[in-house]
Amino acid sequence: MSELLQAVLDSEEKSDLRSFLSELRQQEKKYLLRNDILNVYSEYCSKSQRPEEFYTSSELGKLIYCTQEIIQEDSNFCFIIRSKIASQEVYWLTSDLSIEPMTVQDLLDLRDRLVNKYHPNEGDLLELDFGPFYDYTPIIRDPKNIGKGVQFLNRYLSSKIFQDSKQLLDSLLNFLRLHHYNGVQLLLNDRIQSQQQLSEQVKKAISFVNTRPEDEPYEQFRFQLQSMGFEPGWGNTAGRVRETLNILDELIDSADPQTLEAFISRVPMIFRIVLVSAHGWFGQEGVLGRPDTGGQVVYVLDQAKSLEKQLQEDVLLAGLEKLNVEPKVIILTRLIPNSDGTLCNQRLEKVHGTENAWILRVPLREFNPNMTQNWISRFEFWPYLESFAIDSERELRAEFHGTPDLIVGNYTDGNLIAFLLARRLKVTQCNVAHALEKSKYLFSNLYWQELEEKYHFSLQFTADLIAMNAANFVVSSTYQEIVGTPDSVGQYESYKCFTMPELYHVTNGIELFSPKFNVVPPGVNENNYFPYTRTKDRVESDRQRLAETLFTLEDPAQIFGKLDDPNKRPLFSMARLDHIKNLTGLAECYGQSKELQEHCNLILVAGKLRVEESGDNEERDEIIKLYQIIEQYNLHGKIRWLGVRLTKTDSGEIYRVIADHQGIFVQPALFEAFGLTILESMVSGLPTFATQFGGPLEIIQDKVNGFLINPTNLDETATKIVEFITKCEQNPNYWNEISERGIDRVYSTYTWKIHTSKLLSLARIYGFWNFTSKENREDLLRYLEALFYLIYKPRAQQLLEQHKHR
Ligand code: UDP
Ligand code: LCN
Repeated sequence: MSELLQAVLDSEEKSDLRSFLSELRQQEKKYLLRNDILNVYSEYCSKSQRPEEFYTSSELGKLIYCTQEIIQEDSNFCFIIRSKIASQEVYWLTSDLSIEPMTVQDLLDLRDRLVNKYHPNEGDLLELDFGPFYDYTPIIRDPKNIGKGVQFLNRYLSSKIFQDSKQLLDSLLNFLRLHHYNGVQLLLNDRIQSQQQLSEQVKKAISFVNTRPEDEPYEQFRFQLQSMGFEPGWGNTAGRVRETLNILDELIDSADPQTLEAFISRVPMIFRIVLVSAHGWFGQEGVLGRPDTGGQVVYVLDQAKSLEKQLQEDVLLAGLEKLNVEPKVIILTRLIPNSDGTLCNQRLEKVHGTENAWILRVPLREFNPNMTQNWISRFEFWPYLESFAIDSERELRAEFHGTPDLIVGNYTDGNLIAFLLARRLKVTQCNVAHALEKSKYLFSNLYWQELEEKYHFSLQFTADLIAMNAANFVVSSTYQEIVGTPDSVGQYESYKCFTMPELYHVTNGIELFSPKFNVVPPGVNENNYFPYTRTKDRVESDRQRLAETLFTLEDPAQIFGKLDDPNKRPLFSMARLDHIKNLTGLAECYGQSKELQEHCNLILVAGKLRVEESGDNEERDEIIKLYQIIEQYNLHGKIRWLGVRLTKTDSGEIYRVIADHQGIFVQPALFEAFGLTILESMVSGLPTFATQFGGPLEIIQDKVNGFLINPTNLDETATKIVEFITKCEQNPNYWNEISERGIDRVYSTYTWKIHTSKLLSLARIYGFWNFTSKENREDLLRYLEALFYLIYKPRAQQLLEQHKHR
């Protein structure tokens, strides 16, 4: 029995619970989410004239705080209680306050009944349960350690080496023998055949390198090492080789997690990486701000650059330079023949500023050229993934003259392709979600049938389940992306248990305590985005041109609005014009606050200015809404709306120009998975106000290096900004303080250097883990394949039939 429920029943508040339930019965909604529950409770408290402490400190208050959902059926209720992160309990409360625990199956049946999709006479629905596949893997216990998978795995593996050294060291020996580059054997040769020999030879080699000068190049003693059983890859100098051998020696002798990580991180096993970002417009110019093309493209491009650099450094340190080892990174995306002035119709494009990082674009097969020649919304992309993966495999093999060492998927489509490719190529698979749509759209699973025509969630959620379970490891940008916060469910957590009425029930969709989850936040491109105070790196003519564009230029084709007083403090935002980004909410907040209007102009860089120029439903709706708000609150003279597509350099300079004017950046999204614009604005030195829903909650420390806002509470948001401005007017240094702390926050925590060294270290450790436990995964992968062929593929085929007639 839930302790929280029991505490209410054991207290004098039992009658309050009864009255609260009766209040719930009056509600029109039968399915209440946390916000609704809090509203009903707050109404109940004020109606029954309870003292203020009752609201939070009573037993009932504590129960309500942890209740995520309440579902009413007849006059009874189901309470879903989440008293701890990543775990939920479900209870059935009858009107006479008897309480029964409910099983997950009961809960899913109840949800189906609620939408009239429960058919007990037709037999059971398919039930997906991934739980048994995780039984053999080590599991994290404490929820606060979720997302620190690799630390956990290192501890686990090193304790296994310690307890059962024979088996794991045998695996390690076999693992070290695996590696080669273009046919050249690395690390160990046939002279070392057993664990015993490895241990002896390592000691011998250490004594040998001890006699050499620290910085003697590896090439000069290569053959002596070879005769002892060691091939290239241990280091570029005697000093480095000694260090690596010493770490291995220590590992064999007394394994501990740090030594294991230090050693595996040095194993030269990753030279070729594929980053899959399949949908949308993937390019280096002229693609941002379009529907479906935002942060993911920025993330993948910057990651590719940084990975290449890190791989080059690793190759150098490992002493592989003379072997002509050339690390290569390929971004795999779709080729779009009608490319609207972008380079998305070009098969191969070099990533700017790199030696060997490329965008490889593979065309979709021509099922219907009306579709496949053009951009296809991410919600419609599903039928093309399998054939795209098959065609891409061929192209990748040709480009790499072999196979890659790591495949990283991005977003649902890229992750499914990564699964298909990794399976065929037998390579480590990593997933990056960017945004899981399931938690973005309320009730998206319960009402999937109604939403199917527009969103095809049945395909998307099935693909998510397959890819996230198949991945060797998952990189998330924040902790809450995995398991949320004490009062909100995480994005991955939302896949734990849900119903897709009449399609399937998911009773255990993902193991949140699995060490596969790792929080590795992205960075920001430091060449484009840097503090406004670094004047020597800024181009004066760009600054002037962009200041004119932002505040005064008259160009109705691209800019809406003329400012009465361009010198007022700019309140700035930049985002794609989709519903969740909520730029219209910011405009409304500004429209409702006379004080904000007095102090600031509102400047938005957002998508397009005209409905007829957009091919996306949500974008069109938002354009119409923004014009309505401008009229409704008569914002003429106070607002500028730039429908421009900025180059990368301009998008960096634009934040700095706003900072020159002591402006503010606001990110008002209803939900933001991570939010790269927040890093960009902070590193530019702009005091940043960002949504408290999602990733920004972890980026910004409220009132220390930025501010968190609740974008659904317009009044509160406006007050928070006005308070800041007033404080700046009283103390002109306040703006600088917040600005500097924002800059420090990014440099200390969100750089691509930190990201990629961690990512590569993960890839190596999970590669090793995969090698030692490979046979255990095959059953899971077979189950996932069955889901792919039996559920995903037929549905994708149906959608393809529809596409053929468009
Ligand atoms: N961006 C841009 N022009 C626009 C809108 C966005 O250059 O008109 C860039 C912005 O600078 C950022 C990215 O697109 O680098 C958006 O990433 P974010 O993570 O904030 O949101 P997403 O669009 O991925 O949801
Ligand atoms: C997608 C989003 O919606 C953003 O929140 C992220 O910052 C972006 O991808 C990069 O991961």
